[in-house]
Amino acid sequence: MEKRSVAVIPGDGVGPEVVPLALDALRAAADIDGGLSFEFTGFPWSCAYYLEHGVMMPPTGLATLGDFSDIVLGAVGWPSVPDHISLWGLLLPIRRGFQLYANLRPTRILRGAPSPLAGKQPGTVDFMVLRENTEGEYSNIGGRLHHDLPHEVVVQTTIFTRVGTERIVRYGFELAARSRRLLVGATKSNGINYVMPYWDEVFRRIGAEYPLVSATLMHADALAAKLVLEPEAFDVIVASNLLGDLLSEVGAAVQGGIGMAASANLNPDGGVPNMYEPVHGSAPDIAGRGIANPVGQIWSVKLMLDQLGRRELAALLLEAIEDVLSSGTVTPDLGGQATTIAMGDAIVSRFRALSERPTGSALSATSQTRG
Ligand code: GGG
Repeated sequence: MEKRSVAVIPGDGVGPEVVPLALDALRAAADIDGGLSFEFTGFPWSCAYYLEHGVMMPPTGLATLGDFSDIVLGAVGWPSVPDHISLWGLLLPIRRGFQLYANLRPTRILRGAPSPLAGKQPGTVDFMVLRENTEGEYSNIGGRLHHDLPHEVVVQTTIFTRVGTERIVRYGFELAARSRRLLVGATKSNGINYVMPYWDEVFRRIGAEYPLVSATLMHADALAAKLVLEPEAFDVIVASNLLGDLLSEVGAAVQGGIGMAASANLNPDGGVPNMYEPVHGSAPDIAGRGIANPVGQIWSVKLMLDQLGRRELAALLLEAIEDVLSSGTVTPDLGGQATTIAMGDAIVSRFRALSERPTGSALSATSQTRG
């Protein structure tokens, strides 16, 4: 029996509404698998915790999380706490503390969730944005001088280390080599004239080791436009921290909504817990109404099943998501009237039902996806 101890941080806003459905999906996965078990331990770290304790998580938080095998996180942020405080107090220290440098953000047009792009059918768009997750534009190096005076100065430095750049680019080539062998490196080396030419140099150097991967560098502005105009052209996109964040949200829009976007934060070297979270934040505008789309959170634990080597099970969960999307039991962001719980329960029930199909037919055409 493979036992996984999972730290659960529901966080803020819609996080606590969607996380329980993802845990239900994992419980169902364990039942179906028969050789896998999950033990969940919840942590209340959030903006509410900050308002009570003055910190987003205790100083021992990372050490505590380090004892778990995986982390499921909901959403971080609330209007009563500045976003940079909440993000730098919880989410970013986890990503950096455990060097979860590879942030996988799959984009697919799912069956039953029409893309806002005319004529784009399910199955035609399927790409992975691989976002660097520990440095780059998100390096907290800088400062503010002459507060509130006319000559006030604010500086923030972007850091690209050799290790950080090489490992994410290499991971991008590895992903592409196992996929359709098409890799695009997002750059902006025309305007950002030190770090981005360095990124390009590393991309070309490492690319020479992967002659079977067709690799191209593309300026991020043109790339963003092409993601809308011709999203089916992409397989794997590797990008710096900020560019990866932006491009993956274009992907979320292409697939029909930010509520369905999933992510995995991975340290491919192992030895630390990986973290699974939806791309969306706490969505204060709909929080508390029970109408948040649970797909991003459930798809994120599908990525966990992939990482645990349960790829067929993971594919079955994605198939269940698509079946429920097609059934119309969907939340208002997708034009339906279902609650978060109704949609999440429907996905978990369908997941269990699919697993009971006669042997040999349990896997459909969506099986063995890499996202
Ligand atoms: N699902 C986690 C969450 O709340 N993300 C919102 C967010 O603002 N993330 C910042 C980032 O990923 O850069």
